[in-house]
Amino acid sequence: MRLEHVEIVHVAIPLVTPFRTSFGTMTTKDTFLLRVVTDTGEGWSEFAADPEPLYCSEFVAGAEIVLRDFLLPRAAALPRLTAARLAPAVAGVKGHLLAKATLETAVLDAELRTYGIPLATYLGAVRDRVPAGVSVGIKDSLPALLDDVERYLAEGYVRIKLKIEPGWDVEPVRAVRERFGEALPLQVDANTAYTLADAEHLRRLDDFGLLLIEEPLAEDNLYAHARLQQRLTTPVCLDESLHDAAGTASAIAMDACRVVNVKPARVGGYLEARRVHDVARAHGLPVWCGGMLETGIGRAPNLALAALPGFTLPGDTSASDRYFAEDITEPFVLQDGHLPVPSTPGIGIEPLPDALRRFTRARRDLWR
Ligand code: OSB
Ligand code: MG
Repeated sequence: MRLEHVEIVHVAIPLVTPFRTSFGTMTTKDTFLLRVVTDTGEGWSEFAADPEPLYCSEFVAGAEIVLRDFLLPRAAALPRLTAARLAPAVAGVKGHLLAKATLETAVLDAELRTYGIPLATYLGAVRDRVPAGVSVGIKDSLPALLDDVERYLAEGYVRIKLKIEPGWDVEPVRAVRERFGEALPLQVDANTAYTLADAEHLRRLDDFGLLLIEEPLAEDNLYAHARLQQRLTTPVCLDESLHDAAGTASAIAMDACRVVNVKPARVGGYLEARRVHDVARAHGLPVWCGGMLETGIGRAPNLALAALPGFTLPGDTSASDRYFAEDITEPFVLQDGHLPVPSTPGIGIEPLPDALRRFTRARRDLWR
């Protein structure tokens, strides 16, 4: 393929309910879509991060510059563009994995559409539908939390994840366990809010039979996570700390995690995400697919990935209506606690023109 035109479409879609984590509160999904036109067809993708660098160092305005000035010139210089040739072509640009993932995914969508192959087939999916968990934000009170969890369970979600931070950890977990019982698959996510000095406190979570505790400590400290794991029976799961398959292998070797959260954007795209899955699976670690409150454009390829054999735990891939009253694609609807894996070529979805127009804040050409 050859790159002909790349367009950025900034969108802002209100969330049905504010989403609070240890790093901030989101009320709107505010990001951009990338539309890549090649000589054989077009492809779409979604930038996974936010306008502010609070979850990770990347952010919307910065990613646009990185794409325009550093990634697209390298992609356009490739005599034969394929998704697999992109990562080596942009390897000299340090970091910016979420920006790189956006470009790779749009190119992969165009490429797979050209050959008529669904992303799930290309990645090696073994399921047509995947079980859906839901990530529940920090609330102002325990009753408000229990109401939310009750509603999600009534809708059919098969696993609950509670966002935690110092001051909102043992009590919400205890309340959910007391109300919904021992059998509920339950896990927590701290988004780096603790330090090793909190190990004794976090040990209190061991009483509640959690599936895992996600990213309790600083992103750049695998050693501290390994030290913490020695003191917990609850499996440590890494999210922010994992950026590629090699780093995942190191984290597993030092017992810094016993479960792996794969977010394709965080590791530079779906090709590396599959390799992260392969490494974790080879070591016998459970893998699950994380989320970034994506629109349908980001959700569809995540569902394809989550259909791989190593994804043995339900992911944060929830139904569209958990996030948005109206999405920019056909919505993903929960059925019997599962979401369908897209089965048409490429990522298997595209924006609905009318919805896209209404949620668009700006469109700019990044390459022509
Ligand atoms: O840490 O997994 C996370 C949302 C935004 C940024 C980081 C995270 C999350 C979630 C929600 O937990 C996942 C989702 O429902 O998309
Ligand atoms: Mg997380």
